[in-house]
Amino acid sequence: MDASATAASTDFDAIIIGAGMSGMYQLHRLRELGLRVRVLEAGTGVGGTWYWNRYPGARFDSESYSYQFSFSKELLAEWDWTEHFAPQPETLRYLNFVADKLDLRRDIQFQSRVASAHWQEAGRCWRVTLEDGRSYVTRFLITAVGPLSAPTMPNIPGVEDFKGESCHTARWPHEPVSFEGKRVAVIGTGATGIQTIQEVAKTAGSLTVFQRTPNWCAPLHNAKITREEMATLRAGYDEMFQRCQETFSCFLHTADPRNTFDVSEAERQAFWEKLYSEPGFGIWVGNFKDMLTNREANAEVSKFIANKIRSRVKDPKVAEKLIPTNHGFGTRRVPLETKYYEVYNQDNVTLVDIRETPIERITETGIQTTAAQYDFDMIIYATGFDAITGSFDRIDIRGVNGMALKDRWEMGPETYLGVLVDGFPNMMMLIGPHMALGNIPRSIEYNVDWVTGLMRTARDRGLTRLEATKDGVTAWTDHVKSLAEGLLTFEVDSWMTGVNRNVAGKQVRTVARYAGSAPDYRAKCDDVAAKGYEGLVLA
Ligand code: NA7
Repeated sequence: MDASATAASTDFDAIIIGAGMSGMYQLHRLRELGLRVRVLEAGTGVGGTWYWNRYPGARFDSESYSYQFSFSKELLAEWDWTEHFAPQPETLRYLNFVADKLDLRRDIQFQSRVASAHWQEAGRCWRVTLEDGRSYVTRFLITAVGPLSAPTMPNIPGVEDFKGESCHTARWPHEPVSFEGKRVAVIGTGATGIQTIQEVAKTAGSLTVFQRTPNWCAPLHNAKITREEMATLRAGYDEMFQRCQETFSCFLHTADPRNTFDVSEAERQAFWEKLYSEPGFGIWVGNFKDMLTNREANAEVSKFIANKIRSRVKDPKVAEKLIPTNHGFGTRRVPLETKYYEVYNQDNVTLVDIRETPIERITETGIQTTAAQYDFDMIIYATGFDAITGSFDRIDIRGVNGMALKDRWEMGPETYLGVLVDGFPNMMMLIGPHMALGNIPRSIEYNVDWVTGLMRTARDRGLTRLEATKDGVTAWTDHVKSLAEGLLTFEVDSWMTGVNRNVAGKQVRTVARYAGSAPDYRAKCDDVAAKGYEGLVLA
């Protein structure tokens, strides 16, 4: 252990890993405290998720204005959104605008991927080392690494053999990519695959979609925002953000207070028709309140959506392949779509159900299934992420006595408030495991403000070490697990339950996500802070 790293010799008071939305906002807040802060970012620009995910068709499924930062009146006054659900380039422009306005870049070091972070007990600090060998010492370490930022390629043999163009959606090139006249394959039909497929189908010579598990999708109903509309929206920002603070998962939508069978069949159908015709996540998070707890209720709404799919896809056999059979509506993240199902009515689009004819291997020229060899010019991997803990696992994080965080979390993540872990002093996580993952920027702002409060306390009291207690971590982890009980969502494999069949050790469901309400989460964290950071040992 490096005993030379004393208080006086730290390079920084805080290092933040990641310059996405949480890292950017945390930097701003810590600078206000007068701390010496450095953000280490692997990419060449700010934006995190919105920097990396440049794939065709990438856009918000949350209303643009509800997703932006709310903390600065100036930012809110100066930025106009052009679409209710902004495309990725607009969101990235927005985040660059924020970085400019707050002059963030002078404290962000780009092209700096963190390889390891090791706790140094003697100096009460972290030594953070980049992949290129540069290394820094910091009193506090704040991870802003994102819950969906460790992309995973499929564990299909031969991925390296393909001679044509190929790319994971989260590593999409910065230059424009043309599909004109090309034979394109997409593997994966999650929220990303669905956005990609809709877009690629417009110009590709042929598009072949390899689907393992169909997902329940619902219409996005995006629209442009006129100048007049923008003015009206802006006039209502205070009220809108207030509403986001009050809803279960910080969206504009929140569950209907009725249970599914409280109303007549006709009323139910009318309600679902209305939700299906409205923009955004209403049909998912604004549905009857028992949709994700009552099996019969969930089966009813699933039937409604299945019939919608049947009505939109001309070939009944294809329609049936697109209807999920192993999980109910809303139990996985609902991808929002714009004419996704109609894509399968196009002559240039083919759906391959790889449960029927599994992929055997990727070849030099394309994809070999048990039924056929398909040749392609391009393969797009929309195969998702090692979610929530994956971005932590990719950094060698070692706490007290060299304990690896990966080992500490071998049986699933354990945290205090989703922010701290015992044995990992002075490390705080933003949007880490056990956080509410609804409208993420709303959670980010709360999370950052809470960490900032803790950092202010540390500064004011001259604290050099803070650590969650084992008891605090156990109690919080048990609480988070108990919140998952009875939820149909936790009976299904998905990134939300920590399952990724492409990653060793991620085959078993874990409770990696806080499933309670955001107001409850905030109340608990506020209470901890009010009690002088109960559950933490401050030194
Ligand atoms: P998801 O939702 O995890 O989807 C990944 C997709 O890739 C899904 O359809 C997977 O099928 C498929 N997949 C993964 N590995 C393979 C292999 N080996 N063979 C075939 N198909 C495979 O990731 P997204 O990027 O779409 O979305 C992640 C979140 O980002 C999203 O929810 C938004 O919140 C933003 P499977 O379902 O595992 O059978």
